[in-house]
Amino acid sequence: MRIIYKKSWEIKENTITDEGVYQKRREILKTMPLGFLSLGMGMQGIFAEENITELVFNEKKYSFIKNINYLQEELTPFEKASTYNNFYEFGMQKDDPYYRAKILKTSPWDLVIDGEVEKPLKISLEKILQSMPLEERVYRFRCVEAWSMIIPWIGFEFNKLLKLAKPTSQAKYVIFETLKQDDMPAVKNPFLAANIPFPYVEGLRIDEAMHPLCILAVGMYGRKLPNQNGAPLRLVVPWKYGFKNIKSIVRITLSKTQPLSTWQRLAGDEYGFYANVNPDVAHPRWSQASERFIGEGYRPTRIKTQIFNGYGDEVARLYANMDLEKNF
Ligand SMILES: Nc1nc2c(c(=O)[nH]1)N[C@H]1C(S)=C(S)[C@@H](COP(=O)(O)O)O[C@H]1N2
Ligand SMILES: [Mo]
Repeated sequence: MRIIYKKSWEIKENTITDEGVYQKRREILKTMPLGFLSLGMGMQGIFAEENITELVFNEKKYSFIKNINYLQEELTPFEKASTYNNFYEFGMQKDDPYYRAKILKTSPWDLVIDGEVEKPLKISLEKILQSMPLEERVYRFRCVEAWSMIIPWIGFEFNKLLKLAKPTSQAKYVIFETLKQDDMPAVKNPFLAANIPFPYVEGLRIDEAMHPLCILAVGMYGRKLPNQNGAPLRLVVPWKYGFKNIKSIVRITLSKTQPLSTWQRLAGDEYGFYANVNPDVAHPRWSQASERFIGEGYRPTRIKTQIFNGYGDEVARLYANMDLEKNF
């Protein structure tokens, strides 16, 4: 992947005045491996003023950098990405989450990491926001229903958080679990969402989870995540179908064995564990060769689906000796 750093002499130090940004820089500098500095690029490059901006959570500000290595031509408008959603805890219609997810209680928020780890953790969202290096990345997003979007997420590489818990050598899979709140419409009335068993559960192989493209998002479009998009913390695995991107995560468990994810449990012949975007492997009821891109226009544009959603150069090696038809 192309990495662009501004030369240190292109940065005017005195243009960076904000205290929070300054603190964050110092924190990151402290954790930088020495080798990085010896590349001669200097840290300043990443922190060009125009690339730093802030996310506001409970009246506190957290700075993030815009990672320009993931620029894409056309973004899906925020108005579409935040009103056309799948979040079945709130119902099956695309606008149910927008209207109903207001009741989601996102503060205080704790995340538990347990199972096959040396250091089980319970960490608050606030602590996560303070300690993880936040950045904006623009990713393609492809739902198994054959619609797609391009979304600027704000988040951090999941591997950075997972390392804090020190997975043991026995940890082969990562299991994620969504908050289950008694007053969620489809928890109260299972009929609303076809008797889907909640909490919603997803899983990844540990090498997939550790891949640098796999992020936990806390924001999108420069602001914190709207509830309907999985506030306050959701998974984004851009080379997989949308249903792997589990929302509102409260628990992460490392496991020796492969878990059964929610959609596998409901219809294992239609939704597999891997769920890698693949134009050549059709869903039993529809083709995956193309998708409806939801962009600016009134109507979605029909575009060709790309293998691994266009991230093949980065992730194909994870599946080198696998039959993608069998492991769909
Ligand atoms: N907890 C939970 N997470 C979930 C879902 C859900 O119903 N519940 N739906 C999934 C599906 S099918 C998709 S396509 C994406 C949609 O994310 P978005 O609404 O932010 O576009 O969330 C995924 N994560
Ligand atoms: Mo989806």
